[in-house]
Amino acid sequence: MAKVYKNYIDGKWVASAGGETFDNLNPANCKQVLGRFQKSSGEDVERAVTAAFAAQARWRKTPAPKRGEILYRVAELLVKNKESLARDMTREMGKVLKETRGDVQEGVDMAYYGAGEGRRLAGETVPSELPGKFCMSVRMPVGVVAAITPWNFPNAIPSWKLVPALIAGNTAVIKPASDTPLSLVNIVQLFEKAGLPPGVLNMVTGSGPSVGIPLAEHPRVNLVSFTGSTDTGAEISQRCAKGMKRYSLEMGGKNAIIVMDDANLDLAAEGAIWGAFGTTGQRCTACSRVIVAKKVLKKFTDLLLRRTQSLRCGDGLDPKTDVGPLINESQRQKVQRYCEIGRQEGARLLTGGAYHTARECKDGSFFQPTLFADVDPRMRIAQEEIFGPVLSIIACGGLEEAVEIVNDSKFGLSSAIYTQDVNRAFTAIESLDTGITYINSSTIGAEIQLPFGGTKGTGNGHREAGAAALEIFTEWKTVYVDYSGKLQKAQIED
Ligand code: UN1
Repeated sequence: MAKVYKNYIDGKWVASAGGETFDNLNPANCKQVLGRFQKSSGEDVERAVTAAFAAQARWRKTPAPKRGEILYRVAELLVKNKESLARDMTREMGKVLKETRGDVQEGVDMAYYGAGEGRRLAGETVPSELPGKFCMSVRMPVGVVAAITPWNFPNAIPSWKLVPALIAGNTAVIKPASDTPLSLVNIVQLFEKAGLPPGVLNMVTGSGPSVGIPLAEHPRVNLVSFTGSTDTGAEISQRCAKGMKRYSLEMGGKNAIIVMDDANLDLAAEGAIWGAFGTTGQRCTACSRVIVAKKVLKKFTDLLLRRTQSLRCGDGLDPKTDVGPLINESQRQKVQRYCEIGRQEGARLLTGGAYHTARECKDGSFFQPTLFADVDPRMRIAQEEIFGPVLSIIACGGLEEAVEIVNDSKFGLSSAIYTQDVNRAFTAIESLDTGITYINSSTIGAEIQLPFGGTKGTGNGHREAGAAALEIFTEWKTVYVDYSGKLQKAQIED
């Protein structure tokens, strides 16, 4: 009998009001049930938000360095439990152990960074136009934060949201993706162990319509921080706009690597393979287009093909595995549909394009790493986010054309260029319309001390991680202290 996991509300592990549960399956072996989780509803959301709201009064007055000490302990606990957290994550999410360790490490980095932020949370002091007057701005909490997180980074992405939210004095309710609730339960347990007071962090599991939407709409939620699909993001933005709330959305990508004719081709091929097939292509930063100078197209395509065909698919717990399964059957069907579309559009399938049915892959949602050549930049496979192990090769005449192709996208998250020419590198930095640009490195691998996010349809203008995250998680309070002892009027001449 699979273990039953509960919601975490007001410092207690509690069953959902309706008492129903859903199964969490291992995508590498769909017969394996990893646990039963609460199928929650609006009633559970109500309880969680009420607890978060009540906890606000004390938490916002707890000195930020003290809040930081708790986050520091969370970081230490994450380090201590890294291996078991990574193993659970591989079981429920599918990506290989090396990557789930990296995912936990991203949470560790974020927690240490956020703990330090408790002694900064810097505002401004600037001179006043009047004598005997002092001006400053300080960061205040926003209130109750709702975090809605995806399944592809079950530790890193919750940490991007919870750490800045809590260090700034907000309280939070988090809803994890239904494919990866176990990783979040594991993290919440560590927050509890680290001494976080009851109500400051609450977790409610369940579906988007029955938990995510009531959470986003709840009048006592002041800010919604969402990472996930563009469709859900659009839905959330409408609900938030109606309630006049703050919201930050981090959604899709159609990230590209440009390979110039002067590039180190081996390095570029390695970067493209890592970017396209790492996490089985299920990163918003994944590389799904590689734009290659015609002069090196043939050579580079051969390199990619050889490397793609040598990738081993299988259970992410097996150290020999390079590529794990897709998260679930419906994602696998979606990837399959896109491969059909690619064929119909006239792209040339070089390898893959089908389910992986080898013995070690027969019980999971495995898909073969796929390469398409002769891809036109306007084809759907070059425009739409597939979120799977599918890489499109597009030819280009030179840098200018390559930049045009990269920018001809409704998304703008990450981009990369491989070149030895510093002029080309800086031209690319200036011209690529994406939130992140890598030089001689893949499109993935952002570090937490810098802003993360994208332009255009990738988001709504906010950034996560780094000091930039505080812009959404805090409210500015501007303070004027007049110690002149008389009424002084700004802007008014006597
Ligand atoms: C995501 O794909 O949603 O930059 C996040 C990276 C990781 C985070 C990816 N550090 O690829």
